[in-house]
Amino acid sequence: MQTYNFLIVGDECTGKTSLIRRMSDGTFIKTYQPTRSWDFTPLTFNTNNGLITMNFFEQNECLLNYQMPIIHGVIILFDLTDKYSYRSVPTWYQRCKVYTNNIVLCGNKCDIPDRKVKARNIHFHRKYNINYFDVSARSNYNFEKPYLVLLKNLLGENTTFEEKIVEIEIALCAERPKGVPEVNTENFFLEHASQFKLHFLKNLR
Ligand SMILES: Nc1nc2c(ncn2[C@@H]2O[C@H](COP(=O)(O)OP(=O)(O)OP(=O)(O)O)[C@@H](O)[C@H]2O)c(=O)[nH]1
Ligand SMILES: [Mg+2]
Repeated sequence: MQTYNFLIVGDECTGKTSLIRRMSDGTFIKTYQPTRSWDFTPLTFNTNNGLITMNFFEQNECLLNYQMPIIHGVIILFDLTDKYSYRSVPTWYQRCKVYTNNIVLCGNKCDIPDRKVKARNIHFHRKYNINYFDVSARSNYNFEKPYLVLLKNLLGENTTFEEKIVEIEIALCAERPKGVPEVNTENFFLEHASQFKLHFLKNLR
């Protein structure tokens, strides 16, 4: 299995832990618990290049002074409901580009209707030619996209997640992931695809 190290950075409360946790165990926690310890979460993906583990280290202002491993990619996260967090993006970019050019920008919490950073005002990524996505750790919107882009930049544009695994999982899964109702529509698959994949991967181990 190939293993790479990644950073997720951004101002406090932008949703870094939530985005990683969503991918890690499929849960979303409404209560804010600030991250104050330097740690990483391993995320394993089944791709057309085989099983790949992305170790995600979270960094915020309180966690700047830690020894970095080799970093293969970075997600810079800001909060679409907090203009200040978007204004911090250039600072985060400067801090991260010393590690790698493989950087993706995401605006989180797009599920909240009262958005403060409008799409027309998000232009930082164009200046540096990096990808940008609106995401939501809460509703799952686009939440796989930054991971896939980082892997494509690292391993090649033809890299994909193995979609078939979603169907295989349905057949093999004895127990549905927590909170997942017994329905089977296309939208439902799209929304919960990662949970099924992860559940399947856990069964494989
Ligand atoms: N509505 C909504 N709330 C979110 C979303 N993502 C995170 N939150 C909430 O935002 C708050 C902060 O989330 P965290 O994931 O702890 O933020 P963080 O960036 O890790 O914060 P620090 O560890 O302090 O740097 C929590 O109350 C989350 O429930 C989202 O996509 N939508
Ligand atoms: Mg955190």
